[in-house]
Amino acid sequence: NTAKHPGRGAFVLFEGVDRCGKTTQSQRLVQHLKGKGVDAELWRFPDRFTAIGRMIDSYLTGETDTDDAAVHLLFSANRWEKREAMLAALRAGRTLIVDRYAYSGAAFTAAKNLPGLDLEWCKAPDKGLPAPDAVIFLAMTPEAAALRGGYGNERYEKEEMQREVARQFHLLADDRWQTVDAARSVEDVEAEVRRIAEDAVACCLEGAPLRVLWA
Ligand code: FDM
Repeated sequence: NTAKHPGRGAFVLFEGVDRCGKTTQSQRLVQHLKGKGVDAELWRFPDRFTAIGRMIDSYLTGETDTDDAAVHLLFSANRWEKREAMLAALRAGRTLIVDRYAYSGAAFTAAKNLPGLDLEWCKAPDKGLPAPDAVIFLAMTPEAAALRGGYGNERYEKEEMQREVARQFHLLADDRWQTVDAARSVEDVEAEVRRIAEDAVACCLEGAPLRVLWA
C-alpha cells in the first residue's frame, strides 16, 4: 500500500530564542534522518538569498532601517515565496527540517510592543501557509542563552528583546507545539528531538494530512 500511496514528507520546525541550539540541533537531525534512509533537507527562514531575503538581511545587519510593519510583511512574503517549493518537496516525500518560520515571525514583531502590531496582527499575513507537523520549541531562558558565548551583533540579539520574544512564543503554543528543555547536554536534547521528528515522519508516511497555519 505504501508503494501505491507513497506518503508525504514531514515538516518539522525548530523554534526558540537566539542561542538555544536550534541550528546545531536541526543540522544534527538532518544528518541522523539521512543516516536512517529518510530523504531530509534543512531549510531556514529568513531565506536571505532571494530578493526579499536580501532586503531582510540588510535590515537585520543594520545596513538599512525599514518600517516595522513593512519588514514584518517582508518576512512573511519570504515564506510565501517558498510555499510552492515547500509543498512540492513535501509531496515528493522529502522531509523538511526548518530552522524558524511563522512563529518566529509573529513572536519577534509582537515582542516590539508597538501600537497596532499586536500578536493577532502579526499572525494574519501567515494565515494559510503550510503548517508544520511538529514544532520543536527549544526552551531556554534568555539568561542561560546569553551565557552560551553571548549574542552576535544583529538587530534583535539583545537580552531584553529575547526575554519578550520568549514571552510571545509561549502565547503561540498550539497543538503542534512540543517543548524540549534545551538547557541540557546536546546529546540529551538530541535524543528527545529525534523521537519527536521520527514520530512526525512516521505519521506523514501513513498519510497524515498537511494542514495550514492559523486557519
Ligand atoms: N526573524 C525571523 C523575524 O523577526 N521574523 C521572522 O519571520 C523570522 C523567520 O530574524 F532575530 C528574526 C529572528 C532572528 C533574525 O534569524 C534572523 P536567524 O535564525 O538568526 O537567521
